[in-house]
Amino acid sequence: MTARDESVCFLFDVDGTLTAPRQRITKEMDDFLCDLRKKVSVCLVGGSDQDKILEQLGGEEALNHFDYFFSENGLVAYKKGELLARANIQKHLGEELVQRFINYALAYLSKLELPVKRGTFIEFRSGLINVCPVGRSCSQAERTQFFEFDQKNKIRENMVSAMRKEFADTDLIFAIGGQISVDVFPKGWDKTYCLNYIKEYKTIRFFGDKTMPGGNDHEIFEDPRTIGYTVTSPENTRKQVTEVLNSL
Ligand code: M1P
Repeated sequence: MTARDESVCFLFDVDGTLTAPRQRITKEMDDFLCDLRKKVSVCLVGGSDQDKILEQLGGEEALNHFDYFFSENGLVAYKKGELLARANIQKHLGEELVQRFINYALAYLSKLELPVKRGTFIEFRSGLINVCPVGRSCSQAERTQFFEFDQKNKIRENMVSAMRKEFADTDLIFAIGGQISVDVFPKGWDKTYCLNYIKEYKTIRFFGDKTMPGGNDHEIFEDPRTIGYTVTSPENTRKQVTEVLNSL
């Protein structure tokens, strides 16, 4: 067997790349990553918080299945199952800006008419604030319904435009990461943040689905420190990874 190449890292987004959005990883993908890890370093960077990603990947043990495991864009970082660092958004922004933003977001959301509204419209995480017009406690059917409604009515796109205008005097960034929400974080706290922890690799190949401008994979996809690949589904991820391996 050829030895694992420790100078190469394959870094993956989660939703739409390793799994269907907010769904569990399939056995096929799990086995695929396990085989890949025999050849190169395998790392993950998701926008979601750690609990959600672990739920999708089959539980706590998944932390040990990746060389680096980054949630919230890398603001929460694990190396081989051990916590490396955790950022703190309230300390960075200051309470005044946090409240100014939350008050604006709640007022904006209160004016929206949607097919349904549920609970948890703002989720405060370690490294970002997630704003969700339908509410994070919606069911899977309501999630799909909002996603389709949003595509036709540009609810999130309009919200992001309004927020960019309102907070132009700050360094806040607004990114459409998943299907029902928007991630808000300080400039530089996008997925490129995780690259600070993985300087030992000569080559970092990043695979993500939201690589277009405004998507939460865009900055890391464009970053000169990575070779970026745009994928369209978990199946397409496996196809592209296999092609890359065959071309080496
Ligand atoms: O795909 C990453 C995104 O996953 C969730 O998005 P949504 O619930 O909108 O589908 C969120 O956790 C979001 O923060 C994250 O970027």
